[in-house]
Amino acid sequence: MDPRLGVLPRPVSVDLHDGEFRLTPATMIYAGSERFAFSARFLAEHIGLAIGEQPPRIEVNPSPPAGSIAILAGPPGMDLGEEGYHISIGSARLEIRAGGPAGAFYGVQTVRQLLPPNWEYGALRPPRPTATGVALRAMTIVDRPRFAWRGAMLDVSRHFLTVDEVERYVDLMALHKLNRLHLHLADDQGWRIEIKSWPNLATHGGSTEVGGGSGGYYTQEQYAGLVRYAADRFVTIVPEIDMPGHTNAALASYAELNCDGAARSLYTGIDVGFSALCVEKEITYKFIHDVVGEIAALTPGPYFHIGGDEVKTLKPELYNAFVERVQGIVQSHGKRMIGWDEIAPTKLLPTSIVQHWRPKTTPAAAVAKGATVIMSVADRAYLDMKYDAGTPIGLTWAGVIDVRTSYDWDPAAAAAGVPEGSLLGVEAPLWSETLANIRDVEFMAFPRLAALAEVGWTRQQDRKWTDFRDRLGAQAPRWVALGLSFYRAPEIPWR
Ligand code: NGO
Repeated sequence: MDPRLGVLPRPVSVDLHDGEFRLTPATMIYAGSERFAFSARFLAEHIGLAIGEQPPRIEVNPSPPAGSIAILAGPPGMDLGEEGYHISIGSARLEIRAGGPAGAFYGVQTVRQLLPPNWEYGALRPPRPTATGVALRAMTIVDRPRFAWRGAMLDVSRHFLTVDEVERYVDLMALHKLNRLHLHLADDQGWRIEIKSWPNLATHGGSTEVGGGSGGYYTQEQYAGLVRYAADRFVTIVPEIDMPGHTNAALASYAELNCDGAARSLYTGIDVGFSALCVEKEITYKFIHDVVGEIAALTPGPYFHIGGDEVKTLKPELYNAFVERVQGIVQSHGKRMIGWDEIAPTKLLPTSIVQHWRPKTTPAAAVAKGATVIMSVADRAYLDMKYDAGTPIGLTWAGVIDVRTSYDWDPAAAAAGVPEGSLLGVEAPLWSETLANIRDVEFMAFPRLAALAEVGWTRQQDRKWTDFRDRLGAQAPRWVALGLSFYRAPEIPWR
């Protein structure tokens, strides 16, 4: 099989050469400095016992001997940014060079996609290759991403996912060089993070989910662990507390957040737009200050997402004043505010970010104020839309989205008045009204999350549907080995 078929997202260039590198039980992995040690370990762990009695040995050493795998700074004279990398595979060595640790990690992910798919099982699968090892075709790869923001979103409010399940999603993101995981932590149906100053939010507001299941929440310690796990894989967690709408779980937990002072009942249906914090009460801003403060303190990443979508019960003046005041609170906790595109008409700071989701509208007003945009337009990027009319789970309000529809578009042309220079990148939201568990999540995400990963990573001129379709089909053995419950879309030549 052409080794280029395995690599997804598609790199800037892959040139095949004559010859091969042999990975044998004697091959060692060298990291040129401590900065690259995590990636060296990741690769050693990935290879595991596939080739020898022990995983490959790793060592930090700036001038590794021949015959080894080396992860080094560079390449000299080539600036590939923090996330770019250069791979050269020849008979003498396999070398990954990168400007920064993230680039080294992405180089390792590419090498991983060149290695046998069944190594993803993570357990010894006899027969093992003999001492002659496994051959990798000689080649040179140069790569760097188109966009800085290559995101995915999980809605853990409508249906809760455990820390282990979210970490698995992070692993799948890392394989596809995605680097932002937006967690939708609060909505009408559930509040999913412990807030020490307002404890009922999690214990009461988190006690159910759509359909009436028992829900759940992350303790602060669990959340901090998740943030670290993701950071190790170069994924920044973006926490979202949706407000002022989508707040029934909070309104059920604290009576004083309601204008009439009466606590709401917990909600397990899937209607939207009926709830709102009492924007005229001062206690509401104390609440927001406390919540943003506790979450910001646990989140090293620079972003805080305030939701802001679908508030059907507030006049525009009240809504705008609310968003502007919350923007100040977010800023006072040292974070950049992100909101769904309803915030575009408000007075935004140039550091604020609009997440564009409604087809047929444009957040151009925000761009005029200097704000930047994340493209998540629902008829392309929403992973909760059905693949076709026969898909057993999912929604259809933005249409049905087959794999080609999620792949074949240019984010820089997706909204009038939003040029490439104002785009941070793309993000694929996965709302979970109809997704009861991680199997459902995987089924809706794959293969479309892989398509969106390539939309975010690969330059527009290098993307062709037919080429992508073949590389996507070649992922099947790897995804099967990973135990991924992906949708076998009929238009893809699965191997
Ligand atoms: C909308 C709505 C969400 C729904 C989702 C379903 C946004 C930003 N708000 O997207 O509450 O879950 O559609 O597709």
